[in-house]
Amino acid sequence: MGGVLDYTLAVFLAILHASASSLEAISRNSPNSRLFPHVSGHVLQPKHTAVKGPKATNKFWTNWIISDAVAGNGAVHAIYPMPYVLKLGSSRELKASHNPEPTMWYQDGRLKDRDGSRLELYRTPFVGEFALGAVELGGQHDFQLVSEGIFGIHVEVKNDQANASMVYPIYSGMAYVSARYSGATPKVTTERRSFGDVTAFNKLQKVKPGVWRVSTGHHPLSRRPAEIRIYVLDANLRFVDDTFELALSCDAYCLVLNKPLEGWVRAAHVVAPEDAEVLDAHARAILVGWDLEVEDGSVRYKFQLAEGHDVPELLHWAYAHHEKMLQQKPSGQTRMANLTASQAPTKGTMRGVLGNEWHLEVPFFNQTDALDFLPKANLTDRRELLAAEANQSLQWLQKNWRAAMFKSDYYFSGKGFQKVASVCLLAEQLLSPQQSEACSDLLGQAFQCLLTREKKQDCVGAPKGLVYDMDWGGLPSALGYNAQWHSNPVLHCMLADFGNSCYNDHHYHFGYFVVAGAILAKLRPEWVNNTDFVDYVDGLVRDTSNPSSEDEYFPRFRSFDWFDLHSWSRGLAPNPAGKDEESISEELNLHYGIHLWGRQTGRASLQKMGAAMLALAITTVQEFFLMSQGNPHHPQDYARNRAAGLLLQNEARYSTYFGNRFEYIHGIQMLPLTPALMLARTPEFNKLEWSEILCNLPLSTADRWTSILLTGNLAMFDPETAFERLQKMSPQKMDDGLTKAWALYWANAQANGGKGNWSCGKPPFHGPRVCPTGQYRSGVQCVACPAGTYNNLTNQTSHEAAWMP
Ligand SMILES: *[C@@H]1O[C@H](CO)[C@@H](O)[C@H](O)[C@H]1NC(C)=O
Ligand SMILES: *[C@@H]1O[C@H](CO)[C@@H](O)[C@H](O)[C@H]1NC(C)=O
Ligand SMILES: *[C@@H]1O[C@H](CO)[C@@H](O)[C@H](O)[C@H]1NC(C)=O
Ligand SMILES: *[C@@H]1O[C@H](CO)[C@@H](O)[C@H](O)[C@H]1NC(C)=O
Ligand SMILES: *[C@@H]1O[C@H](CO)[C@@H](O)[C@H](O)[C@H]1NC(C)=O
Ligand SMILES: *[C@@H]1O[C@H](CO)[C@@H](O)[C@H](O)[C@H]1NC(C)=O
Ligand SMILES: *[C@@H]1O[C@H](CO)[C@@H](O)[C@H](O)[C@H]1NC(C)=O
Ligand SMILES: *[C@@H]1O[C@H](CO)[C@@H](O)[C@H](O)[C@H]1NC(C)=O
Ligand SMILES: CC(=O)N[C@H]1CO[C@H](CO)[C@@H](O)[C@@H]1O
Repeated sequence: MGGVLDYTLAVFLAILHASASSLEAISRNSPNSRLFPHVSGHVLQPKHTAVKGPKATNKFWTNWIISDAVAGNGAVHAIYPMPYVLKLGSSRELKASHNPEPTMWYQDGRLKDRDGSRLELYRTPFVGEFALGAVELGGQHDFQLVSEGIFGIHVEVKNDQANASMVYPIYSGMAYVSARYSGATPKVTTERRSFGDVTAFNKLQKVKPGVWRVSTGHHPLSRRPAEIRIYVLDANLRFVDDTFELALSCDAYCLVLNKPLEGWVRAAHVVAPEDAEVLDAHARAILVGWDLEVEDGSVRYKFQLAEGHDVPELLHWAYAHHEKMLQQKPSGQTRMANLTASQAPTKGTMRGVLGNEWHLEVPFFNQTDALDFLPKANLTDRRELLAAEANQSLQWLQKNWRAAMFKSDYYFSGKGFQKVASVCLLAEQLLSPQQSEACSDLLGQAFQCLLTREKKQDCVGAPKGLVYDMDWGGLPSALGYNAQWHSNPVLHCMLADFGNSCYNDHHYHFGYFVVAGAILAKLRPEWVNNTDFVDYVDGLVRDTSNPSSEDEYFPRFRSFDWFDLHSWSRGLAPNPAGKDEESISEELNLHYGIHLWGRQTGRASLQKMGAAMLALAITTVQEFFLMSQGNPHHPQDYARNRAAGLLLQNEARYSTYFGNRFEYIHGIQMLPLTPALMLARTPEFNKLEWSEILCNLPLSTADRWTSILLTGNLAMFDPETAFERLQKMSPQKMDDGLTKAWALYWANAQANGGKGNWSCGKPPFHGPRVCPTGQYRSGVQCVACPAGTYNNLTNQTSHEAAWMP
């Protein structure tokens, strides 16, 4: 009886739980094969993974599961759980770098004639302080991912003959680098070198049973030696007893335990001596799993710890935005650890947090959850003018709708779909019901071309189509999926349609179609009864943002990183600097689209999930990507660029993949124009970016990028001036994702009516571009290299002269 009651209660609780969560499966059905033919044979096959079913493609570890003659062997590259950076050594040992000193390049390299006092790029060299390996495991033993989640992986290396193995649990923000040993003898190595009296490992000292400290020696890329804490635990997570000894070996290049271990070795970089106490106290709490819950505007991280005797609370690193969102109630589940902040290669310093569950309260959720299709606008004086513009755009589209929407690839076609959909919103608001219907007819016809793979004459130029890829579990473009006709199919996959077939940029591309689909569903509700249409748009959402493991056809959250709280663009192509994001505004567009699509299809959980991701991404964008005065998370000379440009995990580059004009770098963070963008880009930020950088550009009415900068920046703090300037532009010179009608409606809808109060700053000045041999660049100046260092690379302006070996 009790059992039945318990069971009933459990079901009841499960239902309660499910109804509150924003992470319900969008569908559990196999992707509609009329829309997405099921195929296998992706040109880049998953390597080094035992994970069954769909596999993540855009997470921080992807480098390690790609190995290909053309794409390269990703396993030689680092991965970036942050603040630690990890590599696999030649014996598959786990190498860790935590180097606080980035190398910086000022703007005299490829960006000619620019303000030489601003940084163009910074990245941090890998300095292998320590590596966890084993005597019994060598280069012939391969590694593989034995599990993956949305926050991390478990990697296994084993030697079956010796019955010895190691498993590395690797998670974003982890505070220790860990390995679970089974029958293997721990061997800790370093990339540091011996020089003079100072050996590679030195000052080894046993602090107490199971706890050692050691210092590291020289490294050509680092000035400071590091202090490392090493912990050895038994399988029950107790520090091992005195029968275990760690001793220097291999000419002080390694530390070897005196016998095989059934248990754990963990190591941490001790940034300041007083941190050892906290590190020691929490060394027995080991993160091995991590659940996510999202309910309305709150996010919970539920950490799973390895089981053992009397395990303390988890110590874990938080970025600045986490710290702000962590609820600091007295009864709260977390508190800040008394630990020195830790420098990550990008996104600034991280701080230690104690607690087995984090509860993040999302600041913008109330606003994102209330977002509508059109920005609110006062049309009193301009209704006629805007109606005439909308009419003109519509007239033009009636002749040119195919050219506007069918551009063969997903990116530019997507921009066209959302452009047309925006005009339809204006037509609904400003024109006659007949005109509105005429507009949504065009949009409907265009969607029909996506749903019908047998292309009719009417559909010439529509994107080639998506396939359901059974190898990775996703919807890549068929264009470069396995194009054996191409002279280099792998290169084709990585480049065609911005790499869509290799899982690049799906969140940018598909966001446009999701927003356009939601608009069609609003204007013509009968489309929601069209199963193919719903399957199509749902497919795009499932591909990029599947929230549930109950949907077995897609990895969970391909693009959105629930730790960093924004998306990564890079798919399968390996990159030594890790994952990247170029256009934050196009990412926001997808989340906004999911919110609208969930609403129009009556799915509250989907709507709230989109709103939560949008709110989180906006928070992240304002913290790290749009750099206001005094932004503390980048070097100050980089923050003055205002737009982060290409932000990779280990590289910030003031540029774009398609060129480095200022118009591109800044403009790509401004499109498309939606109410979501208005939450992310504040008038204060726009004014700063405009008066420091953009106002000095030519802003010719013949340049399409001018339409982007006038709408996505100037209009947002000085709408009157922007409106006047946009009126002078020809509709043919708008960006290909923008109509003049939408641009003017947008400018009119900005809250800060009236003339803005701003003046244009100094034009960018040019610093000296070359420093002579023996000097290096520091800001605009050439200074002598410190004694014992040199710089003989002509035009090389790293802030630190190279160290002479
Ligand atoms: C291999 O090691 C495991 C645990 O370390 C042990 O349980 C098992 O008995 C060993 N097998 C052999 C064949 O030695
Ligand atoms: C933090 O650590 C420092 C140095 O060990 C110590 O002086 C201080 O009292 C600690 N603060 C707290 C709140 O524990
Ligand atoms: C968000 O809305 C809820 C419900 O209306 C309210 O209780 C909460 O205080 C709001 N939060 C913020 C930050 O405005
Ligand atoms: C709308 O604009 C008109 C003219 O600019 C102004 O008089 C009116 O107060 C505005 N209405 C609102 C609700 O802002
Ligand atoms: C729209 O434009 C067409 C062609 O320029 C014109 O004939 C028609 O009267 C306009 N309709 C409206 C409602 O402005
Ligand atoms: C959708 O189909 C249902 C059932 O056929 C029908 O009752 C409903 O009116 C349709 N909705 C729309 C918006 O056409
Ligand atoms: C314009 O801004 C400047 C500096 O921000 C300020 O000193 C001045 O008072 C402002 N003028 C007006 C009219 O608001
Ligand atoms: C810099 O100097 C070193 C040592 O003299 C030399 O080996 C190296 O080739 C030089 N590099 C360049 C780019 O001149
Ligand atoms: C090696 C190299 O790139 N040298 C260039 C350094 O910059 C000067 C001035 O722009 C050029 O003249 C050199 O060719």
